[in-house]
Amino acid sequence: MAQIWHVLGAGSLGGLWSARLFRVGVPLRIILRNPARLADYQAAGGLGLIENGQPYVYPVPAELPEATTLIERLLVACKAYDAEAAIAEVAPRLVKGSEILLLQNGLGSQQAIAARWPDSRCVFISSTEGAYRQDGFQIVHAGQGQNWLGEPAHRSPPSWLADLDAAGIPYTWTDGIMVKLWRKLAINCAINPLSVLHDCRNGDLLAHPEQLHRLCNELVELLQACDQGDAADGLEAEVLRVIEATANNYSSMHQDVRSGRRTEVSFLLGQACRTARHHGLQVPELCGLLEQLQAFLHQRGLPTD
Ligand code: NAD
Ligand code: KPL
Repeated sequence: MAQIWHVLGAGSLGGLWSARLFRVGVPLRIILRNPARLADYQAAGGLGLIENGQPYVYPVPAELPEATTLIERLLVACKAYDAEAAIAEVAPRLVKGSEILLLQNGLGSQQAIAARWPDSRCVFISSTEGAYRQDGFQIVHAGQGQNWLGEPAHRSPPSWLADLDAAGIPYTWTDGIMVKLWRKLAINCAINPLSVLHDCRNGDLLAHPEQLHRLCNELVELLQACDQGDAADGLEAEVLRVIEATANNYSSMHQDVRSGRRTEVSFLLGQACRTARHHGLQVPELCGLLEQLQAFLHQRGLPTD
């Protein structure tokens, strides 16, 4: 019998994955954090997905963390700062050898989770798909993208990738998942904090070429120091390309701040500065940017981690 997927964090990306898996008959259950949220979900009749302007509702079965069924495959789509605590709530249900798929941006949360649950096989995912929640359980599929999946220990591709094929979820299984995650982290570190501090769209950052240049130089040094030379190759040109390609957009961190939501700074720029310190590398531009960003978040009553 096909193994059941459990999805923890049925928000924007988790909801998008769940809806696409459910509608092709992949057995899955979403785990909602408390009875009030479960009641809201049941009242909504399921997960709403708006795709190419068309609304759909999928009655994906839902349960609470304390349900008693065992978990063999867990897709974790919470924010990086919630992921470890969310898994801890369902950890008694994980079977030995379970698979935990980690859909978090940035770095740090994945390593903490892999270290805490060594009996599980942790797959890291880097996603460039775009989704947001319109309200409650209604998700808008806003941008086409790619999902890179892999394990730092380079194991062979798992058989459940067939479920992603069936569901039309775009993916590439890669031996270089750490390169992908570091590269995205570096691009986010160059663009997102500046877009918050200058309160601007990504394209407006082209007015600050020297600051971008200094940040990219330090990010390249950092990537090289942690043996991620492939992620460092052509970084500045790629940052400029992303800025141009997303010129009219506000970065995800800008959107979080504007909406009064906690950011993932600790897993992006915070992680870059901690890693530099660990390698004894001086990165004054990155550390200065982190300090400015944290002061800015503090002033607005938002968490600085
Ligand atoms: P989201 O806030 O829309 O969804 C997270 C969900 O997790 C929420 O529904 C929240 O209620 C739930 N959650 C938190 N703690 C929980 C717990 N203990 N038990 C059960 N549920 C819990 O977040 P998102 O935008 O889907 O982002 C998830 C990750 O994917 C982030 O790291 C983000 O950076 C990354 N990402 C998102 C997008 C996107 O377009 N949304 C694109 C690329 C990467
Ligand atoms: O990923 C991004 C984000 O906004 O989080 C981009 C658009 C690449 C900017 O860093």
